[in-house]
Amino acid sequence: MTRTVETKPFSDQKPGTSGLRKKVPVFQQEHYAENFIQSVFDSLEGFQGQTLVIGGDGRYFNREVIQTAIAMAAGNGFGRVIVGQGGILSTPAASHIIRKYKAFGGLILSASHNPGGPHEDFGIKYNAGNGGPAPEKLTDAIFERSKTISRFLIADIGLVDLDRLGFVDAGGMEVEVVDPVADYAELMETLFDFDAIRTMFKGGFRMAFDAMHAVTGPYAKEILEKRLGAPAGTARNFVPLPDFGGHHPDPNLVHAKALYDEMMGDDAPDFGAASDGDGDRNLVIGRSIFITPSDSLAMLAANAHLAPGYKAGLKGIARSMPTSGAADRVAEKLGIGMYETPTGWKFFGNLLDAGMATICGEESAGTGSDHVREKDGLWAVLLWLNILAMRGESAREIATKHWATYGRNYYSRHDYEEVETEAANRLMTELRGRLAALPGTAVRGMKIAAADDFAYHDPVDGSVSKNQGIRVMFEGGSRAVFRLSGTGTSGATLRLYVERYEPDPAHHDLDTQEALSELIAAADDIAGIRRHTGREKPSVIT
Ligand code: G16
Repeated sequence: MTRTVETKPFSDQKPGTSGLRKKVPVFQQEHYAENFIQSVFDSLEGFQGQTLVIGGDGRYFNREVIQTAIAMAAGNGFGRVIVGQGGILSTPAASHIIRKYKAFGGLILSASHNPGGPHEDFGIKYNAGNGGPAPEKLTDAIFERSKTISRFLIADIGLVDLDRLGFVDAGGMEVEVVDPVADYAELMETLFDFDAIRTMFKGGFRMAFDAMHAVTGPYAKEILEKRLGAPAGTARNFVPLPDFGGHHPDPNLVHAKALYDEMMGDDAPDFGAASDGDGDRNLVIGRSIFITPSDSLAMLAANAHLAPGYKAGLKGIARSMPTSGAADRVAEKLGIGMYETPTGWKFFGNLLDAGMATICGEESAGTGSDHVREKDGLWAVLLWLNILAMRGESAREIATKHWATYGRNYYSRHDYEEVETEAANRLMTELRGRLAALPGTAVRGMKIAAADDFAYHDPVDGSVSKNQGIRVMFEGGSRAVFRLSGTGTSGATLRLYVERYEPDPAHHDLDTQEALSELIAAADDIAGIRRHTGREKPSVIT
């Protein structure tokens, strides 16, 4: 039986860069999750009798909201729900399942790399039938709906046993509990040369994969250890925990420091990698070398033809605006299209659907391809393994040769987390007001060539997205980018992205922060970061 439940709107359900993310106690307010899910359904058309995919990263509150979502899917007239066993589906696996089974869309419960637990973060995002994050037009509609919603629909179906594989009838709607790994692992086998990677492991190649007690644990166990024959223990922290073992499941040099230290040590494995809460991000560290996500995108694009799934070549490459220009040089050499989009994987969807881009990447540890419509952490790791197996060289050798061929884009991101929202807004407003006056002036001896607030004109659907980050471009190609994060849950996070291009191999061995020090100082001179935020230094440097 379906019930119509009266509710009152919440004013704070605006989806950010990737869905709605809030602290768990916010989501635990009566009807909070229901309102958002109903606002999603009310913004969609034509899903009666269709399939909805539901899964999450296993964080605290995952199972409760999954039960609610299933009952609401039944109440709203979906014909079928596919849900991952235990409520688990990595974001890329969910994207794949939506596509493979031609679902209408999917709900993914995750706050990605943000910490989990009773007082930490939770999130809900909707992915459309192409498997990709809802486009801006849809997230805007969801937010509008959330401001006026007065009822939600829910079926009384009792609790679905999420742990038993197979079919269950839920008030006339079919629920299928599926193995979260099987379809995804099968897809990976079609893209990569598993034999070559297996031979590499047999030959003694050593790898450390840190699943950070998040969703990729079962995927890494199955794919790396079982199917590829990597020694037991290659996948670490592989049991997903509701609080990620008390850590941030964020694969960067701060939160995956143990892995980094090991990779820099004397007895380092050949290759190290990590993924985040919901499995869409990746960190890649070779023995004695950290590969920035921007460089990783460029190196993967330059070598992708070595993997069976990409042997026909790439149609184009896309990167988010704050991501370094390293991949642009690869696209130029390959003679293929290069697209610069705003931050947010959703902006790649149209380019992938239109067959204009094959590989996409972001500085925020995201890389992926047209095999799904999300970034994909394990995919990036497997492509690296495939390339290492084919080239028979170390990650350091591959990186050094890449820079010798294309030049090196020194690149770093400085995050100022949980800054007072007003102070962060003031900084951005002041800077925006000075943009027109900046070109032609010089800071620390560096001349500013151009300055703007990035706007994206989608070449496929013609939509325009404004205010996507402030760019200050210097003569010679260096730049500083300023933007406020759209994924935090308390205060504001200011991100400063700096980049300097160095063509000369004699200067490719510098320490990144040193190589960028003048630029970093100039960025503070221009935007007054210390003055506005009261912070002497960033909280995270990647
Ligand atoms: C999300 C988006 C990414 C974006 C990242 C950081 O990733 O999907 O496209 O680059 O957030 O965004 P921001 O700089 O606004 O915090 P994830 O892994 O958190 O879903």
